[in-house]
Amino acid sequence: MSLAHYDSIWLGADVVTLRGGRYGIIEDGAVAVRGDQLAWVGPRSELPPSHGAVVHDFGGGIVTPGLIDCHTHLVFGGDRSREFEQRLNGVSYADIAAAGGGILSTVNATRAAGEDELLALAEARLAMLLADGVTCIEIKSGYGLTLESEIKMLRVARRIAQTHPVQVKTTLMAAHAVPPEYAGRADDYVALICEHWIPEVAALGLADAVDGFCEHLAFSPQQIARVFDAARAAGLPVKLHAEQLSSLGGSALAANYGALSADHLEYATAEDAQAMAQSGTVAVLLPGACYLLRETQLPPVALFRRHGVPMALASDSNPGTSPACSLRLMLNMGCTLFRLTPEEALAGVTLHAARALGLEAELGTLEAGKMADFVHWPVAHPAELAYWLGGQIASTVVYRGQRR
Ligand code: DI6
Ligand code: FE
Repeated sequence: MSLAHYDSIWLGADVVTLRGGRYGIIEDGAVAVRGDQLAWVGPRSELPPSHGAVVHDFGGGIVTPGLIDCHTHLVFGGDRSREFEQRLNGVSYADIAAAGGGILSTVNATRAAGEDELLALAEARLAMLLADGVTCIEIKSGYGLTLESEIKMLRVARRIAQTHPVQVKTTLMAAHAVPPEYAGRADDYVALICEHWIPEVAALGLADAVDGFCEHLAFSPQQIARVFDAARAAGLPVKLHAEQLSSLGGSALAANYGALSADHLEYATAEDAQAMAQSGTVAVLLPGACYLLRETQLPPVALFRRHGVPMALASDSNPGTSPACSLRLMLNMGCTLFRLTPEEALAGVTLHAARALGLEAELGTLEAGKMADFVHWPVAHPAELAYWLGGQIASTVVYRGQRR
């Protein structure tokens, strides 16, 4: 009888596979790893005989896929805690913006910071997300708004992947805001992004996707369409911040471009949901921003369910609207604020988050052939991951087959 060859076997826990977006619990399961991939997943009682594998017994608890934070603005200079305080002392957002605050203050601080400084700041924030079992993270540019500083942000994001046990997907988001140099000339700025920046960043291999902010205070659907055309010409997939503050049809536009995801979506309509379902565009829900802005319009979760739009959850970690440091807290907020079930929430940071990054063939579920990224949690049931309001659960993270 031939013996299977595995490098390691991890057992003694229930395996929450997330196959098909359901918990898919295998009681008393086992996970076998070869190289950096899962070679076998199933009930311990059916584990094929093998030789040479190092066996790890968790002695209880559950194993889930590594968590994926599919929407962050992790790299930025400065912080906006004093603005947060000013607002709570009655200073209006408009007054803060007029005094050079708001997103522009982050742009100034990010432009002024050196690459190493930005890296150190991002690493401190990354450490908090990693402690929550995150094994893959998306990071956007968009606080530089010059070619040089956008490239600087993306380089920092790439360096994080080289120096930390985490997979990083980078997104060029030059169309985040109109930079001060182009005030009143948004079309000229869009032309610059389309004709020069996207081709250049694509040629440098620094971006895995292109994103934009479709909103009255940012860019119109027409302007975003030009950005998407340029992304397409450069061979890059697209995503979009859409329907966050008003309904402009940005999510349907994104769907028409076959976008990986449309994100925020508080004001999305039935037409938007239908278009997204047709194109397989993931709805990325961001409860941290909703919470901080005290937004009362909630994303139409029931519509997404009805139309079969896959829903992901992410931190939107950014200094202005979601200074979030915990993806597990987002699970809780997704359930409490948006009425997702804990099962939907967990699928939203695994399978559907993988899909929002174009990584569903490699990540997001526990099954043979996918990357060996998984987390052991000393809890009895996966609902507990969404239950606690933050705090830490002493998890064990395995990244690419190695204990992290
Ligand atoms: N939507 C948001 O909520 C953030 N960006 C975006 O496109 C706000 C970013 C900031 O205020 O710094
Ligand atoms: Fe965002």
